[in-house]
Amino acid sequence: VTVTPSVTVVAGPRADAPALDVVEKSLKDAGAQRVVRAGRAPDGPQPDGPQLTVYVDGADAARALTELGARGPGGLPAEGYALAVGKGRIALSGKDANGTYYAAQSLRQLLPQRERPGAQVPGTVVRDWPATPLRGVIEGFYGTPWSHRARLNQLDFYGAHKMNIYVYSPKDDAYLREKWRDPYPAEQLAQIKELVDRARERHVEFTYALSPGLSVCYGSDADLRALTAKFETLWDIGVRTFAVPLDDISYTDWNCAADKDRFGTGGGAAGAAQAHLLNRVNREFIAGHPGAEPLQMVPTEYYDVKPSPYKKALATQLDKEVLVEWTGVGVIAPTMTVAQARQAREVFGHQILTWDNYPVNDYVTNRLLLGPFNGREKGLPGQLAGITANPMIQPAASKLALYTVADYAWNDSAYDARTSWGGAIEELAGGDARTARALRAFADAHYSSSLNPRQAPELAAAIEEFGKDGEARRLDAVLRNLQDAPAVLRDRLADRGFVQDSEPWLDATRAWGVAARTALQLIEATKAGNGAQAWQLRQQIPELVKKARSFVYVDMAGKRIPVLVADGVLDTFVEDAVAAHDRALGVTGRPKASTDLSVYQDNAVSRMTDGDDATYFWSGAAPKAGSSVALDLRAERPLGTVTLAMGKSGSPDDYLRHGVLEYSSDHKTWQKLAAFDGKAEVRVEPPAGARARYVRARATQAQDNWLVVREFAVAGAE
Ligand code: LTM
Repeated sequence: VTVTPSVTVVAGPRADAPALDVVEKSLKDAGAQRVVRAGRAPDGPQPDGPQLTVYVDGADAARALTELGARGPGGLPAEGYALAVGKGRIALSGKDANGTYYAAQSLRQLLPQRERPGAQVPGTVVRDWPATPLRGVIEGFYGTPWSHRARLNQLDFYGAHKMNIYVYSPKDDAYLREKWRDPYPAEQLAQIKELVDRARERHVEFTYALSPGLSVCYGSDADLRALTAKFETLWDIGVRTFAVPLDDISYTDWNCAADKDRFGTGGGAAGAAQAHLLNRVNREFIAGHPGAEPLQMVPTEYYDVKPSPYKKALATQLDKEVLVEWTGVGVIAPTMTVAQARQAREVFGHQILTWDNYPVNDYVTNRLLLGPFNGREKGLPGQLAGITANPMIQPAASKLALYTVADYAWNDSAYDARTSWGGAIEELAGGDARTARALRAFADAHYSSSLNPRQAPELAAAIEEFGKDGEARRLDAVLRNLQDAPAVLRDRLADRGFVQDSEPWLDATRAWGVAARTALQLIEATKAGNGAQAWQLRQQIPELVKKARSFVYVDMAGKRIPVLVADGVLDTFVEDAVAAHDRALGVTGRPKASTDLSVYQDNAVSRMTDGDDATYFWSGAAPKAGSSVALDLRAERPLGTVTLAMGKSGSPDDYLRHGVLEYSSDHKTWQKLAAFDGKAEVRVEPPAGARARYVRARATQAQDNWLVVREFAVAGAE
């Protein structure tokens, strides 16, 4: 059908008003100059010639659907809809108001989104419905809560992507946790009301989550009154869905003497106490407020399916209609299966709503997580009451992943993570090919997470290909696109929030692009035997890498956190290029660091040889006798001064309490250089004539503290 200059929208008597607004705006965006709303179809020929008529709900829409060969939404699950386009008309009808709204959103996607007079819409029949009842986002992370503006913008985004729930639960909003009993200042309540209103217009259920667990007495009447009084203020501004998250509290900190007397101590007692409070909220607040949705809760044991006294108490004592949130097996679950969801329902004895910790980055604040929702088995949504995704501290940058969450939650059986990711990029780029190319390169360089273990898959593939065919021009084009991506995004990306969110990562991406291209030139110069040019490039690289590592994200406590870009791909490429050059010149490369200790978070062992005192290797466990950190100098050579800088501000005691420095030429026979005890800074002059390829610091006793090594160096081998 053609979008004619004048369009009539025939609305059924109960047609959803926000849906009609979406229809009207979409038609205008596509080029219609006049959109007239009518109660019934126009009679006879129109003065301006044939015109498009759009039927929304009601008997006219039902008739038009039939004429277009489509079945109505009658047999569909809640929120389903039918939409048909053809013969000079468009008809859409929802199973309910949400369904009509989603039909309108699908129509918006079918219509050209930029004004194009006389635009054509292809003939279409759609019958569509969601795979799970609740689909959305839980703002549940630690760190700077989203701004009011960002939240409004997110609600628009959720509506457009058929997500129907937003849970308001930022960990660092004091009125939700530390000050949970305190009423809101009027200004803050007014802002929440604005969110509630916007959510309603977008068919999103604003869910208010209050977390009293840090200080509550579960059996106390006064605390119950404080909790329900706070809920009441939220009810009064239009909230209809409530949650009580009890995650990230411990039974050992449960400091209420009256509770101890009444429920006892330990997991089973905590479960019984929580069930007691929640049942009272459920019976005395939710049940007494007609129109309230089922209460939601987050259990203290939210991260597994192992039977326990705590879970048993919830399963047997908590009112059945309460929804229980669960993060999967693991706090950040790399995968989630149908079988696990069934086990969760079994062990918690309640309907399960997932609190899916993706793309949340509060535990890796040096990263943006821009890859797709992945590792969730098909069929999972059908086992659940719904899916809520915990996003990044950066709201706009979260949209890439959230787009894919929305896709999966709506239609998991057709979901393909890479395809959905591509769709997210196209949408955010607003149809601009240059922006899309830049955004894809940037998102690829920030792809990895527990759900997407491979970092920068497209860039890594280009580097691998170069390793095979040596086509430097092709790889340079890829690296150049990455280097230029930040400027393109800053110039052209319509979502300014995305740019703002990504600032340090944009800067670092450009700098890594420059470093990697220089490394590529170094490889080419080395290959061509152009020693002078190669040496000059080689000299530039340490500074370029230092610059690339210099960009920081500043968290809400003012901590400066160096950001990562395509880590393990770009840094390795540059290091390998330098090492290959150094080998070709017979110069030993930078020492290679290793350890037999586990690594805490991102504090990789390579950080103790990066020349940067602010970064460090941090073990993920306390050293035992014999644990070590080691350097491979890549060839036997005269041994210079050995320095070992351990501990760091904030963890000054994380150093080897009793250790020995040793050196070796074959990694088998080791010679003692010096023993050290009770000091974090060690500096040793080797005996004259000492030669070695390997140097290590070995614990001679087990200890309780973990190990931080800021720098481990041998003079002359950097
Ligand atoms: O996941 C839950 C239920 N609670 C917290 C979240 O608040 C936090 O954002 C994530 C990720 O760090 N981990 C949690 O345990």
